[in-house]
Amino acid sequence: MEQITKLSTFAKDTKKGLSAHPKFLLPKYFYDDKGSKIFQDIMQMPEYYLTDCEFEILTNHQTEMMQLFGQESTLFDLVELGSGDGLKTKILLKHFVKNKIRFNYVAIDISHEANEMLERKLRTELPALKTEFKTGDYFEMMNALNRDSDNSKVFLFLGSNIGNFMEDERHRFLSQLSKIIRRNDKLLIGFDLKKSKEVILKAYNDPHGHTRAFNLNHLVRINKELDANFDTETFRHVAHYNEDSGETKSFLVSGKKQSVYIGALENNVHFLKDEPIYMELSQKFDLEEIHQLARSYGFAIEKNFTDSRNYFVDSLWIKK
Ligand code: AVI
Repeated sequence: MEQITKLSTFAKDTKKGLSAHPKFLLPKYFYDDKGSKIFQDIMQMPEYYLTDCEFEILTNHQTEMMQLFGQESTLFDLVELGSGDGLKTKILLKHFVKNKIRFNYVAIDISHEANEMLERKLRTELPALKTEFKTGDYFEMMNALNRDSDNSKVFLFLGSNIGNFMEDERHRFLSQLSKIIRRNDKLLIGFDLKKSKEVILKAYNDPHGHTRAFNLNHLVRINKELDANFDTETFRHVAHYNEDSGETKSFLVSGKKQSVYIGALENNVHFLKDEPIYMELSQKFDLEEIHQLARSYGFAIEKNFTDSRNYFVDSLWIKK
């Protein structure tokens, strides 16, 4: 039953995006089990500096974060939205467990397989850690959190996931968080900072082809789940960065004039030669924009943690 609901939402979103002008697809559909695996390959490439930066930040500031999260040594829930492979978060988890901090780790991810893998890993590597795993869209899962536990909470939203939201989604997300986060609860949120075009484009247009595969997997998913016949080899992947606005946009571009049949929609989609599909926004920010965002949703910035190159910031917000 659940599968049917999901499929119809996917079908509806695909129909909306591919009949729009210009065409677009929603990045949340990148993360089926295959897409989540490709994203792990992306995170391991040296060009994708975001992961290294956040590793550095969490490693260098784990003790200070522990003090700021676990004030007054009362039990708290560490809730991660989009936990993925949990590789970076493990830096904090290990440190907190070693220092006998009283907390539960609640991991929320859209990929069931990613959750299962993380659960297995944590059970062997950190058997003393109290964990809870929830699979689903975090917009939907967030509302249930305060019903499930009365503990104070520290939310983690790492990896610049906020950058993948369009402005209206970012507004919806931060408004919803602002409603469920209670006074003195905290949010550690990752932002990729504006920087040189060269560095950014290498990360989003990599020579290994992982980012291309990640984007094409969305078409593969439409083929499989919506009974379509995209010839993925006829699409090339392109990334653009606007240094003023900080927008990094990914596109798949049709290499020829063609029609694609989507069985579930009983419809053909027509492409002109060189017609793009807008696949993803990866917004970059500056510190002033981050400050204004925090303020507009009722938070104060307690501390900004940056890496040595000032490429990335994990910003700790507290609900006023
Ligand atoms: C998950 N998100 C923060 C990634 C990003 O950097 O926007 C997704 C990604 N897309 C291409 N490479 C990585």
